[in-house]
Amino acid sequence: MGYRVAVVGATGNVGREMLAILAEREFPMDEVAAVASSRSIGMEIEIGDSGRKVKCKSLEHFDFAGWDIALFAAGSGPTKEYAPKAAAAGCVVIDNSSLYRMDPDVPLIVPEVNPDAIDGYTARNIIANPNCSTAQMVVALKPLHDAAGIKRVVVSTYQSVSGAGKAGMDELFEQSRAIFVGDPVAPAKFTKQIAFNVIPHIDSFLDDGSTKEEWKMVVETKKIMDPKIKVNATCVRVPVFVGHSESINIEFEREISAEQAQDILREAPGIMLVDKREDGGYVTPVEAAGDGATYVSRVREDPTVEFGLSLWCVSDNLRKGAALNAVQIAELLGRRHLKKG
Ligand code: 11C
Repeated sequence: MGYRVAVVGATGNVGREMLAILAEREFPMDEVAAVASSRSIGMEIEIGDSGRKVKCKSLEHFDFAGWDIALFAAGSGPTKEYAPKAAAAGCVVIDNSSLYRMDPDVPLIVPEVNPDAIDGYTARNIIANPNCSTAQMVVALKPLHDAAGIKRVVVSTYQSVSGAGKAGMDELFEQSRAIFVGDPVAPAKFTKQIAFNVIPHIDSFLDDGSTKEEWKMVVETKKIMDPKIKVNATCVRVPVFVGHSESINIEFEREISAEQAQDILREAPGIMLVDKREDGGYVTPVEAAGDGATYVSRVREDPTVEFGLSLWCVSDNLRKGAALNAVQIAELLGRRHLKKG
């Protein structure tokens, strides 16, 4: 016997990946529903490359009673209205939006990092999925924190346009093409030209001069890993379609060499260490796209502090950063709480 799973926001970048990953990982399902806004009713969505298609149902009229799990990738507006209804109907919501992440009654889960925190889901019947840039970073940081205690992290991100949805991907494509044919188009989704450029601005500005994306990396890391860890983030949009990269500098409580860190990361769950210290001996987003791993490269000691390391971290933001992490949460929920069969 399997689960009845609804994917809400099934027509978006993340929703489509959720359907694909449920099929790839053979998540035990008796039934899957693709749920979206009423504009998409009847639209056929292919489940990954499986050849199987499902017809979209309207979120407005969807009855969550009798469904075990709803994976929400619908953005904060629809989530605010429908996630509490789904949860009240007895369906466990795994939400990819930022709406509930900092709610003390909602666990914020990265299964490789803080699986035990999932037990708190019964308070609201909702589990939150972190921001993509946080998810890959904490996968890389957790084993190092366990080994040597992280005091402070300084991270700069290189985030792909798919983090801004299909409109972001379309804008990079159209702008690049338009520049090549000598007929540039004005920015619409992004605040400045994204083709052949980088933009040090993701999400809205806060009073202290940081952005909400940067704030999320600070507070989500504390909630998932350890409130004592200090994080300073600069988040930058780059002209890459899929895959977020991060340059991470870490200051530790205790001594840890680059070699020890490499040995630890090689064995750590969810991580692929690719660190050859030679031309091309590192991973770039083009290679990480379509994959579930968090890749770590360029591990080296930082001699400017007593115990410090720098590293490079790359992952597919639509997969580990969103859809894969959500499906891993569903698997964890199944193993620990919603046993079937
Ligand atoms: C981006 N990280 O790359 C964002 C997208 O809070 O889930 C995901 C925003 C979020 O633009």
